[in-house]
Amino acid sequence: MPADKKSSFVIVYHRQPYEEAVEQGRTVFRENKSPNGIVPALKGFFSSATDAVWVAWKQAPADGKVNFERTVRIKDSYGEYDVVRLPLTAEQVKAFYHVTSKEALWPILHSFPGLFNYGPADWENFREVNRLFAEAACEQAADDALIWVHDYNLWLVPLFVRQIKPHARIAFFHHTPFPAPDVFNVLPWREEIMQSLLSCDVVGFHIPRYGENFAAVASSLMGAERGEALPAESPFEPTGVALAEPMVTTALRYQGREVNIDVCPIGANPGLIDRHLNTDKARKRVSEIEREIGDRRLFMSVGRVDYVKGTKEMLSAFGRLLERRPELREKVKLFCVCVAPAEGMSAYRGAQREVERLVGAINGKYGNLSWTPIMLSTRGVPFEDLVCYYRAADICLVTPLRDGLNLVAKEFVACQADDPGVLVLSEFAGAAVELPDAVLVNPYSERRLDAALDRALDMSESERRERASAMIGRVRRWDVDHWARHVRERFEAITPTDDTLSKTAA
Ligand code: GDG
Repeated sequence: MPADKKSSFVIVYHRQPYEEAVEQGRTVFRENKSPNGIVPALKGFFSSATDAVWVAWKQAPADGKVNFERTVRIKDSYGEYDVVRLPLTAEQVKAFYHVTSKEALWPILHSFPGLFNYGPADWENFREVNRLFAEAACEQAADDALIWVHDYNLWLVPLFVRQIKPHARIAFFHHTPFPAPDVFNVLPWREEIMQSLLSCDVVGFHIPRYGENFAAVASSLMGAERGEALPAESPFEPTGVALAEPMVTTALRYQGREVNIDVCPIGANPGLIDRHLNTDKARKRVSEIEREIGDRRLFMSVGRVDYVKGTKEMLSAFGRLLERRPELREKVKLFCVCVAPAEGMSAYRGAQREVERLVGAINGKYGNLSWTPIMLSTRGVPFEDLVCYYRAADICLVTPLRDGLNLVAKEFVACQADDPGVLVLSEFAGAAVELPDAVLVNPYSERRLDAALDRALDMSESERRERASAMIGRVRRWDVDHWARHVRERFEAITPTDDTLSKTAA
């Protein structure tokens, strides 16, 4: 895009939408290999926007930003777009992302107040990095542009944007849960965060419960007035599951402005999965995996190393299964893909050590020369290969203690065909309120986890097919394209904002 032309659509997400590598002295941009469901979902928006810009951070070279290319033009399977990289020093990244975001905000978002680590949090730096993001976005944006900010580590961006560009349309999407007021209020910066979120035109969440938690904080802490509440509609289960919520507040009124609350979960990309699976290469790979597994039952578990993902609890349940049902020894195998985080994330170091320790202990206790109960991969598996494992697997264990949504659950479902596998899904993953036909489980209870594993293993073929067919229908209907259409409609409905708030904020 010419440097003097401003964009009508700016996505602000802290990560760049590709991986940068140097090959034979040349910088090349490759599609992301590391696990992340957000980047591909957002890149989908570039296929229809001609002047879209993505703002992310990139570590500035220690030599004072020499040769730092701030804007790069990307041409990939999603379209053509500019990526503006905000140069941050290694210290800024560590303090903003690894410490304040992951040690202070992450445990609160996921309702683990006991792990909230206030000491090392550096709020000044967090605020400063957010301000830099807002400035970078505003430099690119036309005055009435739509600026779409993603995730909690950019919580303070909306208010800075509103101050610089009062007529911009500002939307925010939370990929994580939004906790109940009594947990959110642990954050000492709660008013500042809410003041920023309440300067948006639309604040988005995956499921009604998170939207209601946000509305409850906005009204109880900030005195925002709640607008109309409507019954939660499909695809959501309104009652009966841990994260169910029968009503959805549609808007809030705060300091003379209207803030819309939007609830719509990201979907998987079944079209892409079909394209991967409907190739000879994939069919061969699935047969190969099935041959390797033989007459054993294959369990799968896929995710990042993170205590919220409940990997430790899931592994212990698998260990108990081998203890409780000795007849299953040598008859089951668990492929656990648990991808290690970026270096320097001390918040996750303990979780990774614990996963490695448990796998070693279980394999040591039950395995033998010809059978290893658990195959652990701390490296990512290429997506084309992962879908083949999903297709071949008998049971997929998605048992986080807390998770905004969980795309792995939906991707597993989208991979199922003639002889479908069983999905065991935590009630504390947002996806559970969309997939009532999974074997839902409370991962905080060992007994419930044990029962869920037994239920999945012993399920009749007809029940397995029935449940899978209901889930496949939902995952295909509420896919990533549905999410994109929904979000676009919401954006189009935003009416130009008045500048009341910018006056109050100034
Ligand atoms: C956040 C929220 C919310 C995983 N391992 C590999 C791999 N993956 C891919 C999966 C999936 C994505 O990464 C993970 O998405 P999740 O949704 O499970 O989890 P988070 O990364 O925690 O994402 C979450 C999400 O945002 C979207 O809003 O659902 O709750 O925490 O797409 O397939 N991909 C490859 N190799 C792997 O080993 N290629």
